[in-house]
Amino acid sequence: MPKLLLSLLSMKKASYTVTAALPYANGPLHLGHVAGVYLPADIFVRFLRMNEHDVVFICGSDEHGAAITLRAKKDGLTPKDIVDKYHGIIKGAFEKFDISFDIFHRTSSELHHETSSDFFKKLHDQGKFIEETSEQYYDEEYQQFLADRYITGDCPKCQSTGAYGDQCEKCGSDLSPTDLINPKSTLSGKTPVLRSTSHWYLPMDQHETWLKKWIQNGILDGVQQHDPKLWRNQVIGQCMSWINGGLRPRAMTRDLDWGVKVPLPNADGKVLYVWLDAPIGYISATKQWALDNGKDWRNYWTKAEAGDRKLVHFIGKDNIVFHAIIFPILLKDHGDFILPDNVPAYEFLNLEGDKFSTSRNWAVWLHEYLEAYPDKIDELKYVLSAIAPESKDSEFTWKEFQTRVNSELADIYGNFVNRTLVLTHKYYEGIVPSPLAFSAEDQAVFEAIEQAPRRISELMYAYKIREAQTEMMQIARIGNKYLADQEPWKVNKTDPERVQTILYVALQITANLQIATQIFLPATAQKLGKMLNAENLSWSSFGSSTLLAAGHQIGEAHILFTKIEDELVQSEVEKLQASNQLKSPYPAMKDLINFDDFSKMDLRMGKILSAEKVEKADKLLKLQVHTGIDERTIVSGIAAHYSPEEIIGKTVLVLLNLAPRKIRGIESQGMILMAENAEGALSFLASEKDFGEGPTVA
Ligand code: B3M
Ligand code: ZN
Repeated sequence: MPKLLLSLLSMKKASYTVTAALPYANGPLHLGHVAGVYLPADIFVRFLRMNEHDVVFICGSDEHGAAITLRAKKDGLTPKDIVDKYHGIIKGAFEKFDISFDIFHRTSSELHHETSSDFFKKLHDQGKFIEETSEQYYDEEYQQFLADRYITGDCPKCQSTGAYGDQCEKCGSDLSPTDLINPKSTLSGKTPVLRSTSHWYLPMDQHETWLKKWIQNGILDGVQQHDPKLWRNQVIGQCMSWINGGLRPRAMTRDLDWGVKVPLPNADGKVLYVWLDAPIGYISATKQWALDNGKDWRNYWTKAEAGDRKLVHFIGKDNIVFHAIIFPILLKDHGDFILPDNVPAYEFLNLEGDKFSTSRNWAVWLHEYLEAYPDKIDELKYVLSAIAPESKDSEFTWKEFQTRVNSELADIYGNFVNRTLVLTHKYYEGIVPSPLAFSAEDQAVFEAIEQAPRRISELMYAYKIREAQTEMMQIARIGNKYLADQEPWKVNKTDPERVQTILYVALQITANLQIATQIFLPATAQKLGKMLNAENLSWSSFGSSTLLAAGHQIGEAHILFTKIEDELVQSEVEKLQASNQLKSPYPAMKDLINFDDFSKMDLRMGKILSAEKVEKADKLLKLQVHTGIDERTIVSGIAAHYSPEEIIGKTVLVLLNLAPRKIRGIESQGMILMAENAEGALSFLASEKDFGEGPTVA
């Protein structure tokens, strides 16, 4: 038996635990999230289910970490308010978009806290962590240690700005806060100080040898555990560049109050690192699902029970290090668990020539699309799968959405199905006609359709989901061309018997199309199944040329896809442009304040009488300022931009009633207000007239 067929058959027997990256419950989902994780994962699972695999499909909200608490701070809410709000919005959007998770759980649940703290405790007690005290960045104003998204700076690897304390999203490097250049607290915006604190580190450097073999050759403990040929190049590439760059110990705990408490006596005020607890969320979600469905969760995760079950993580490319390096180390250290069989990572989907951006509202939000177009769910599924960023970044435009819906779904798929069914009703009152002799063209069509299940299966098992959808569309193209070539509406005048065969063939093609459609466009497949009066066509009969027997009564024909009008494209593009703030390097506007808040500030024009450097502080100048009502000392962080000599005599804007603060032992009474441009250059806000010192600022 050919090797390929053997390997396909062996895959046929495999069981799967499929996970999709847990979306942070700090905002709604946009089309980029859908195209580059959740939709392909759903298509893959539907394919597995149709092929009678035992599969469980796991997801849920990721509810800890800075992504949540920073959003809570921004909105003036508690982290719990934020996760409750967005867990509901995200879960509802997935349900409406018909993403068929077996469970959509959440990591703020008690079961998850229990599961992840037990997991940590086991590794701690097995001595898998190293406890270390080190200097970590600390925000004095907020009195908080800074890690992950609480601190930002320039990436030491690619020099891009906006890198976080644990990762650079631009080049994917995994970082520590002390790696950052020009670090700034994202809480106060200030440069943080160093303070010592202790954490438990995962010595990732000790795992390089087995990780290399596992990722490059699929070998674990001398056994072939997965097929690396099925892993995407960008996943192996990124992992190998990290490993070859030298993995470093990574802190698995944080000084935070929102998260899973560290289950150790000497760990007050510390929680598990969100990228330790979140992947364990896949396990706790499976536990909850098993509880709800009378199953044993161990059959889906533990080596002892799950055996050669395939664990597959669908993710975005910025999550590769966490799913292909850190989580496998943790699973292996724990000892009970299977390791991932594949980690299909997606590149990024862009939108109308720019990156999706929550802060600039440059996004098409899934829940808004579903509210606006509840009857166009499969149209969106089709287009997002057709442009999925499988091997490189790709782009969604409303124009392409319209083109693909109109010229592919409506003009090919819909047109073929409609002609076939309408003519069957017209000539045979909806009864499948008896075919006579099949011509060479008929045979050629049957042979092509017969190949379809194998071609789609090969692509699906290789995680080439975008190409697999093209093969589904190929069935519609074959059908559409067959009818156009055979012209039954013409032939019926001269050779009505030939039309019986033509429409018999066209109906078999339609029935096969319905089977393939079940994994990509489930709502359409359901409609088409009703129209064919054949709602239980299964994968096992896919490829057959006798799906609808002569004499079978089909149902009513309906239009499957209505065309997208130019007005829709126009209005959506205008909506985007209206919502998109200026493409600016400057931070988005802070939250609105009311006039009372503003009127508390006492702004004056002050004259700089003297200026001198502050000992051992290269950024600070000590100024004497005449404010019109008094002379006072103000310490200002402008020494890198101005020499003392050049600013004496300037009249500048001063915030007078800022509470005095001791800076390097000097009491500073107020603040000199400066403008800073995108390059970091400073300017005083001076009066354009010689107004003398002291006038108040309205
Ligand atoms: N919450 C998604 C992100 O990085 C992250 C995935 C967790 S999967 C365990 O946007
Ligand atoms: Zn970088």
